[in-house]
Amino acid sequence: MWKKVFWSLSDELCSYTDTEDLKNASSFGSLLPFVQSIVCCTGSGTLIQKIWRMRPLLALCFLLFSVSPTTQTCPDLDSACARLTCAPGKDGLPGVNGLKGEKGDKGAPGSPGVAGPPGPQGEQGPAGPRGEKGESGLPALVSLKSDTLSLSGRVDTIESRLDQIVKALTFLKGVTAAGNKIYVTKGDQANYKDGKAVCANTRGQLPSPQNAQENAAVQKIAAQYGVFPYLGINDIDVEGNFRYPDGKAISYLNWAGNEPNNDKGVEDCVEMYFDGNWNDKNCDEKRLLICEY
Ligand SMILES: [Ca+2]
Ligand SMILES: [Ca+2]
Repeated sequence: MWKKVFWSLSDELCSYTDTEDLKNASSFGSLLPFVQSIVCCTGSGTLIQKIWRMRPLLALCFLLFSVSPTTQTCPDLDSACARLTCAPGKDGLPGVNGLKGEKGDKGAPGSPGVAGPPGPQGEQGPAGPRGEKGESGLPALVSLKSDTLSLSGRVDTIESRLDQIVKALTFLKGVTAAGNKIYVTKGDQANYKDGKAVCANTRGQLPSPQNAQENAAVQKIAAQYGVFPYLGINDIDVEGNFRYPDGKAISYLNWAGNEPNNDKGVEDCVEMYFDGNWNDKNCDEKRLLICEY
């Protein structure tokens, strides 16, 4: 009987309720949104006034759901209460990907890349315009001439002083001079090879007279020490072809009679007699060591 009463009023009820709320109204607790919908749909007035107006309907709903906990369906719920305002539902699952968008705008230029290797050399360009005339070099030339004269004077002074020193040294035993050459000995004796090395170590060489004056200077020392000296002249490389230590052919000679004779085929060095004459001699004898500077 109560169900008939309810269904007779269902049209009025549905005109005030949300479709889904009414479909799922199976317990007293689920009536809360239903009541809220009624309050929303009962026009103006305070909340208490709205509930007071709908008190018959509220009593009926309470009675209905107390008797039957099963779910009821309104006959035309889809058209119910167009004015109903509902709370937002939960977010749904993500949708499928949309269609491919249009081509975007051209991007900004990127940063410069690493510089490449140098290219080939280009052709020579045309000649530039002629420059302005430079300053005269005459003042600099005059200054240079003055400096040269000053330097020349100093050189003359040095040469004069050096000549004075050399002449002073010739007062010592074992020192003689001839032209620009000086001959010096300490009285030591050595064979040709060792004597050559000693003179070379002091930036000199064995005596190699190129004129009578130089020959006399060597002779004087030999007479002082009473020992024949070796000269630098030799024919070690080619028999009979006597040369100076630097390889040049001799330009002056003062051989003793019948010399050079290359006695026994082993005489490739030259010794000086006390009279200043030369004799070819083997190179392994001990002779007075004189150096020429
Ligand atoms: Ca010889
Ligand atoms: Ca000889």
